[in-house]
Amino acid sequence: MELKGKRILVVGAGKSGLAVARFLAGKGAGAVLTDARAPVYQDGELAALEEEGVVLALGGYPEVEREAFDMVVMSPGVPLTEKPARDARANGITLIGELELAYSFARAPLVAITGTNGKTTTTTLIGEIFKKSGRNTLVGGNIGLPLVTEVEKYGPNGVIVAEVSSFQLETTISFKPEVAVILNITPDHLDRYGDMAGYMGAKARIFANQGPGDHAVLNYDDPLTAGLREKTGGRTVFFSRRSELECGVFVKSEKIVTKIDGPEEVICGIKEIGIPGAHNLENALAAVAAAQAAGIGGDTIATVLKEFKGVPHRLEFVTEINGVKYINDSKGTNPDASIKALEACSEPVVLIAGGKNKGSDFDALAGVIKERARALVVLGQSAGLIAAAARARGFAGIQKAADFTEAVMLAHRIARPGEIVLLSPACASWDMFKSFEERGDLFKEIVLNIKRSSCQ
Ligand code: UMA
Repeated sequence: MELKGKRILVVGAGKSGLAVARFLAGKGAGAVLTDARAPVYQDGELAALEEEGVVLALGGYPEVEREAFDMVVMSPGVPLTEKPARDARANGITLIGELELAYSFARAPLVAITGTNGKTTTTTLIGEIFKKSGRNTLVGGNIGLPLVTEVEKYGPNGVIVAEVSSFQLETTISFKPEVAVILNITPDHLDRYGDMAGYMGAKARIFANQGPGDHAVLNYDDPLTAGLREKTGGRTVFFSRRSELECGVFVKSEKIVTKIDGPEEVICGIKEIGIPGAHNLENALAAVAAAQAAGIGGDTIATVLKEFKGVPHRLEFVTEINGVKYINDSKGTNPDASIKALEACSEPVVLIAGGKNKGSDFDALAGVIKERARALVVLGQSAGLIAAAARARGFAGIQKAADFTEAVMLAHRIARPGEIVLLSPACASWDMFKSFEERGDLFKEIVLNIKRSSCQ
């Protein structure tokens, strides 16, 4: 992709947009960075970009006309219904996102992972397996590191392991991973897509350009995901936690087994895996399938499965205070993720839930709350909806908090020795925080402060 001298509009001045603007300036393009708001938190970075020649157009979008721009690069969080995207399409101006831009400069083969839940854990795990095998490995994407920042540092002998979101996939054109993984698809982001068909359509774009030499790793146990098999031109490798497959990666006699082209191979026992819960077993199976598709040996895979202890903000153990365990699952940003978190807890739970409502239905979550939780503290924009769903299931122990600190303090007061305080909001953080990381970090800070003061 030739960028020198091109006039390019970058929409959204968050992590993705800033990285794209910097990349474009470095390539000699005439970049304009726009944002509906006037972001304040990255002042220093904006000033540095201006020095590199990026023009800032913040607090509203410029007109997108053919005479003004050759290309528009959208940030993933900006819906394609926003005016710059609509105008770009109407005026025949190339419209892409950061993922497509990064892909067009990639020289290393690509392993891409998507799914409603488990993306970050699986991406990190696959990244660790490649690193252990000695490959020069870039781990990035939706996980928090825009690929465009690092992509050019990795040559054909390296590998790029990318977490990709449905938002990022919406704006791909030629993006073609050698190995594409879809972990699961359950309702999420319905405020953006309107219905499941739209959401699944975006996810399936991960396969759009795959051909015979490529692999698609799919969850056999999840009918929506398994049904996408027909959308890939690559070879499908199924993984299953529940069924012994003719061909694929599965569990047999409490062991992870692969059977792809040759005889069965045992990777390791399921109890040896370092990350807890049934959902993490699925993530591990997917990682095994992806790593084997890329030619990595069973011994290397097994070593990493045993060593890997998970990622921050995902069922992250914070500390124990007076017999109560505190667990940070701030990355539980949809009901299904929080259901999995609740199911992974063997002790009674005081759950902190609520945040920005993404159009989710909380009924199934309420069913699991009734089974696993002793108390529920709700907060944020969707507090009322979650409380109503839990009440409808006959759950009574509900308290509403005015803010995040109050929610954690309430949970701390309610919890009894032998219980777990679990932050797993089932919602995005954006009504109160910049990101789920900020929310999880604040949780950990409050909890550690409680511990300090209870020790004095
Ligand atoms: N903005 C507009 N117009 C809009 C909406 C937003 O101008 O209509 C502006 C905002 O004012 C803000 C900027 O866009 O300044 C934010 O852009 P963004 O929402 O794309 O966020 P980034 O900071 O660029 O982070 C994005 C991903 N965010 C989203 O997809 C919402 C990050 O994924 C990703 O880590 C990062 O790029 C680097 O690739 C986060 C996420 O929540 C983790 N992803 C969702 C998920 O996992 O479910 C998809």
